[in-house]
Amino acid sequence: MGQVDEKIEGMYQEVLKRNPGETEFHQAVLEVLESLGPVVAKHPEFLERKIIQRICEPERQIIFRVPWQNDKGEVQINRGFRVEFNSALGPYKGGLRFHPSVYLGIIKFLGFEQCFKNSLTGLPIGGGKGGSDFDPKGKTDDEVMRFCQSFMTELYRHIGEHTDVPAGDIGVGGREIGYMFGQYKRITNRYEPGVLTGKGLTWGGSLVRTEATGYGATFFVNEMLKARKDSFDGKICTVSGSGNVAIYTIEKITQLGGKCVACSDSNGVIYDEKGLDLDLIKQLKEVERRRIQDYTATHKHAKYIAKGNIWEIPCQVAMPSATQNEINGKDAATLVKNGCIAVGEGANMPTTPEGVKVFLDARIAYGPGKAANAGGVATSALEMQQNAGRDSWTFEYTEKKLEDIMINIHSNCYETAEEYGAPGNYVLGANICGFIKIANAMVAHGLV
Ligand code: NDP
Ligand code: 2IT
Repeated sequence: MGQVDEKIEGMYQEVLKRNPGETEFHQAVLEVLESLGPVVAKHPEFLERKIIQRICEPERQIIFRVPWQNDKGEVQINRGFRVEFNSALGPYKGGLRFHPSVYLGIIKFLGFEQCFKNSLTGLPIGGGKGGSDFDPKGKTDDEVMRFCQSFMTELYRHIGEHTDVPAGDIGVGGREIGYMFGQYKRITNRYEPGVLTGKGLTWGGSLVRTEATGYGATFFVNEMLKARKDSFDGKICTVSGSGNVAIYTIEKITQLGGKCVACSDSNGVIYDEKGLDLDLIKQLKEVERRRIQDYTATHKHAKYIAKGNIWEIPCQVAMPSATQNEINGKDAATLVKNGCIAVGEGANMPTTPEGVKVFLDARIAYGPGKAANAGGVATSALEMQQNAGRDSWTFEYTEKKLEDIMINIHSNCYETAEEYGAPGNYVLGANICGFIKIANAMVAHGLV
């Protein structure tokens, strides 16, 4: 990766000083600021108006207590977050993450990335993120419901169709969105579908939202391959995770002629050289909420590697779809050495800075998360459009819109990288392209 321009370096030091201990946030900020030297050279007004300093400071940060009772009647206390990062382009928009590792630094890195990602979609959405250190693993349905109700009992006063529109992320899917929507409706006495996205299909949800992040990431990689006169046809692929993003990445890769041989969860890796059985994975993960290890009970030939490292399995296309910093410098070097030619990030910031450098130096097709996984939030914005119009679109129509959005994001990032003298560098392309649109809107809005 590059260096931070001397005009910007002080701003990064200020971010470190003002946000101590938030290492993931620092990492996300540094990656963007490293791309902005040539932008401020062309746009001195961004420096004068302190646009970068303002973008690095969330507009509003909400931290709240979430008390609830488990099935034994014991009182539990978690912490809830909503960081409303930037509303220059539209209402705050971004997911909620429920995972024990959640703290302010994680929510802020995700919220920061979300601003540029949402800008890249071309749709009218600002950036935000929220969540809790609640761990849904091993909890009963009733416990998850009571937690979601308590979480929404505070969150409801901060959100709204024109203010802030949460959705899912790790640990938050259709079930959790349902419980939160029910509680929002009860407290406010308003049936307001536009307040959350990722809803069920009978109560305001959009077709293709469930599939959108994985499908979109695969469309993005397909475009990167096309730009190199290549395709998914016959490619061996590995996809980390086995949650929402991983499942629909595997589905779309398979539809486009690729072969997925491995996926994972936080306990281990499944390797099936015959190609993953997606129906079984959906049954295990979406219906029965079991662990990926159970795959081998049905497919005896497949290998389960406890505590394994999926990036050691040779592949041509790798799609990290689990969590942040899951590919380090060594993993990236292993992937490249084993013949990997494309990486598409379904997850947010899954590659460490050392790993990113390896991919860029090797000049493989590397699609950073804020571009590659933007299909999820883009389809959330399509859900908002349908809600506003009291409409519902067909699967084919919505999927085509998603594909067009991903093609457009790809070409914008590709062309921006060329324009700024770094052909093929989608990191630079995505950061610059995402930033400029927000910065111009902020200049137009004056000092707010
Ligand atoms: P899910 O909760 O559906 O699945 C998460 C998967 O990642 C699980 O297999 C989980 O394994 C694994 N995982 C999570 N945390 C860790 C960890 N610390 N170490 C190892 N494995 C881990 O989440 P999603 O599929 O929705 O999200 C996956 C990634 O995609 C995240 O980075 C998210 O921010 C990003 N993303 C999601 C979007 C969406 O629309 N849902 C949109 C854009 C990006 P286990 O069950 O063992 O925890
Ligand atoms: O990281 C992301 O873009 C998401 N988790 C989806 C956000 C959304 O509002 O759909």
